[in-house]
Amino acid sequence: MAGLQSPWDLAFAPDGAMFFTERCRGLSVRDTSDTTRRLFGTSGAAVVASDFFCQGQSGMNGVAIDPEFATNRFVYVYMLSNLSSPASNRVVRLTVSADYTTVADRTDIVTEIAYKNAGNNWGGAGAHSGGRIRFHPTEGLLYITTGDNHNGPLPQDLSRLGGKVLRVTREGAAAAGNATPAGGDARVFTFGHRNVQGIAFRPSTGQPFSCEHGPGHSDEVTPLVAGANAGWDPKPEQGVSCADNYCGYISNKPSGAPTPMTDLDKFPNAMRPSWNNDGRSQGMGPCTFLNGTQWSAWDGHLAVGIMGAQRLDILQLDDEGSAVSAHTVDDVPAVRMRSLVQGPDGALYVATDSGEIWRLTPRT
Ligand SMILES: [Ca+2]
Repeated sequence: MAGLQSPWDLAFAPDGAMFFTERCRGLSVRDTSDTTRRLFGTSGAAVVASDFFCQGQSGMNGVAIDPEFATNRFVYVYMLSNLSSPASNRVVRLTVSADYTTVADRTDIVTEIAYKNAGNNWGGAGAHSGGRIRFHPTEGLLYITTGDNHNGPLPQDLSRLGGKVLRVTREGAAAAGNATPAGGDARVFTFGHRNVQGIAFRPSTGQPFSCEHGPGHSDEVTPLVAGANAGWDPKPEQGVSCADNYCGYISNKPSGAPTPMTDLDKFPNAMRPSWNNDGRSQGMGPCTFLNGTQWSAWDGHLAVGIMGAQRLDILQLDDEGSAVSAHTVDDVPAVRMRSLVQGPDGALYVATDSGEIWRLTPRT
């Protein structure tokens, strides 16, 4: 497909119908007869969401299909809403009609995900909202990635939902087993994140891996463990001052060393990244595992979109989840890849910032 307006994410129904979001328009679907309809969002959609708006990186972001979609017809979106004041990101569940023409029964299952309401020294409103949502392939639980909003204390603040990976039921309740540290919001699965825009589940183990871009250094792929800290803490340490109380792009330390993506001095038990893009930050965005023998030597490898560098990397992981090799796919055009999803046909679908959705198949 082409001519889309900032497509952000994709999800496939079991019959092959493809849902996609456009950041400032909303949710659409292309059904199995290749008819495309706008379902939910701004004027012109089957259901207009008057509270929905877009600002900066925020708007209609992630989309996910319920594992039992064939019977419950549930689809979920991560969207910016002014129903609350100040505005917030929320995860909204919709029921799709059998003929894919409309949606009904809107239920907002998580409503208070932090949103950057105003610009500051470090960037405009709407920055660092996270926004990917994915169901685990066997748990039946929904993972939600959020961002730090250029807010120093937020990632390590366990009472708020920004700078986290959340894990909830289809009703939005905290998942059993989240192991959130005492006093924290029980929906928090992992914390201390910067702005996670990729999450994927390793086919062989089911372990979640986050993919997040770094602040001028160190994009990180991280195998996630319930209740653990990812080690990002952009608030100033004692004796340090940073504009707007955010040291994400400079140093939070008296030593002047750059604020680390994983601060092992401060958090010795933080989750170690399995790959850090050779210490560079080039805008790591979406990721997904390639799954199936059609991928030959890449079966089970992690595909990662590097937006700033406009490339697709394939990571081979060892049993512990550490990257042992990284290979750049050399025969796809250079473009900012916003979403990577393997379709029910086994192909890799890519949503690009240039307004297209591609279908990539293994070279034969
Ligand atoms: Ca980290």
